[in-house]
Amino acid sequence: MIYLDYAATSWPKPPAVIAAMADFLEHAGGNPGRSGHRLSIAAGRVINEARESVAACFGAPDPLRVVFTPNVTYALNIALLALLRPGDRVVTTGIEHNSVMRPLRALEKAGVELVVAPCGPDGSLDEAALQRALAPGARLVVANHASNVIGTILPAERLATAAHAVGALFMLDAAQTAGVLPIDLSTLDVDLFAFTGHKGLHGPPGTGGLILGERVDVDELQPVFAGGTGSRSEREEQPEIMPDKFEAGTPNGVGLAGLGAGVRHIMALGVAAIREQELGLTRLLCEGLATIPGVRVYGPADRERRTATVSIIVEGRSVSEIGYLLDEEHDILTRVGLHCSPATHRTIGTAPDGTVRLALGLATTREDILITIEALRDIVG
Ligand code: ALA
Repeated sequence: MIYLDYAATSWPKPPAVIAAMADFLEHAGGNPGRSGHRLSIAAGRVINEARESVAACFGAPDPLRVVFTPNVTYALNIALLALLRPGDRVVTTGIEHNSVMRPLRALEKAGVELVVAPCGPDGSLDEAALQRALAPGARLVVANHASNVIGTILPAERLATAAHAVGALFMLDAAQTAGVLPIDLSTLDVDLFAFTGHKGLHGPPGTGGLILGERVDVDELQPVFAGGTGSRSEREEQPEIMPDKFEAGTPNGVGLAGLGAGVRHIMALGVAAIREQELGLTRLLCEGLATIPGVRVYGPADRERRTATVSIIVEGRSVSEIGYLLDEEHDILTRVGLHCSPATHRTIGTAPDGTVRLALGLATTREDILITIEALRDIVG
């Protein structure tokens, strides 16, 4: 089987991740920060280690400003709901995932002003349009770091500068880039950094988080969820201390044990080395696809401006048929359709049917790519 669905979730997980999860259940299964006994303390230690590993991986100076959430969608929702009020202006791009667009559309109905800066057919952001949308007083710019459909990398550094120039905060949705592109928050001036644990960081599903930068005044944010934290238990209001303010209820200790191990695994490999490997495989794939008549590849031609997520269509054939034949006849797993990002498909002209997405990752080999190209050649006939 060839797994080409890394943009949905990474698979297989490193053995160290599976071992860390089993170890947590066996030896550290208490409720962290709640009780004083050894299993509770052991669970708390594993979660703290995961928090420190995540902070170190992204160059975030304060692990206590790493908030764990069940996934990146929760991280994005918590940030948007905590920050935005009726009358605020928020600016986003034309290639966002529904994890950003759906909460923003709901906030728009509640009186938040939403401006979508368009992107070109390869996903490149119209930066002049974004600048025009950024009137002084804008509250937030939110953008994905790379498209989950066509892999286009957006210019996070310039977006941060543009946002800060008008006094807005900048939130980066790193769902597709955490663990995939080298990211250093000590130099990349991102205020709210939302990540998922189960893709490039190679942790399990049910993990993700939000890292708050120094520009974010935590006291100004309203907690979206409230509940038990194990801290300040005498009060019926949510504690102000971090990260408890945004982490109500028992955390996913087993998942975070796996996330910590996943992060340490990719740090040991080196994210820059992972990126180099994926760039080479993406080049091989795109060059091979270009030799198959009727196959159209989306996304930037310049491989440096894209991740290893490649979308295609085959002229005159339905995307579901291509995905089905790849799976059933060639054991190649892809994702077809709209990829929860109708905005991207409207932008690149593939709505309403979508594309066939080939998303490479850590365990993908040159042989996998060569077999996939020949499988597509065979299917196209
Ligand atoms: N957002 C994930 C994807 O693109 C699930 O497939």
